[in-house]
Amino acid sequence: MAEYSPVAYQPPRLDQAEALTRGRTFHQHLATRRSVRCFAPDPVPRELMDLAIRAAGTAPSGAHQQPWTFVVVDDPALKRAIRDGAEAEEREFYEHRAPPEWREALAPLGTDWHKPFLEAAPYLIVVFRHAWHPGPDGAKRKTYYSTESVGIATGLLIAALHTMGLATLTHTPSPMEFLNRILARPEWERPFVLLPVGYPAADATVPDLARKPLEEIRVWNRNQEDPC
Ligand code: IYR
Repeated sequence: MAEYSPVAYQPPRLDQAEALTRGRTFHQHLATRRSVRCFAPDPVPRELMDLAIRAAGTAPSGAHQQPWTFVVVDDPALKRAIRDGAEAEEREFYEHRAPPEWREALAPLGTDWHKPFLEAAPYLIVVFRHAWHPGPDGAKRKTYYSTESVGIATGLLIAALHTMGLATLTHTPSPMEFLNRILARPEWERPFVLLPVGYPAADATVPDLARKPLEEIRVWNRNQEDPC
């Protein structure tokens, strides 16, 4: 068993003004992010993908197991295969599987089963979650809170890509097992999300959506005794 071995951690304290400035700037920057479904063909340096994945890899994870693999795809034949696999699932979803309530929720997004962005975007990053992992003896070892961990890592990945001026879409064709076959990932890795990455096309549009205001998403100290 690995032993606990603490090391010092003393990051510099920010003064309040600096903290406020940084917090405001960070929020203002994130507030400009939109999910994009229409990408420009312009190339993007591979190094930017590595930087974003490094940032994602800083996420906290259950028992520090880092239960993630980020597969970056820029091979046109692989992108084509992924588009074919996703569109087959999506077509089934939109034409048969989606219950009316779900269809209604998606109407304002203007989506359908066609997924040209899976070929148009210069990169697809497929995030895999390790549902378990083989130990040194080959036996199955549990992972802890892998879904939460990979969700957090994906959030950091999206923020890092946005910081570098790149657009993404959190795409989850369902079911996604076809990605294991196409990308030759082992059985303990489960597709979590697929992110096309690139610059928005010159004529890209996004749905006219608003984010909930702070007052709707933040609650201070509301306890059982509060009247309303
Ligand atoms: N996976 C489908 C449907 C879809 C589902 C949700 I929830 C969305 O927020 C958007 C789309 C698709 O990608 O079209």
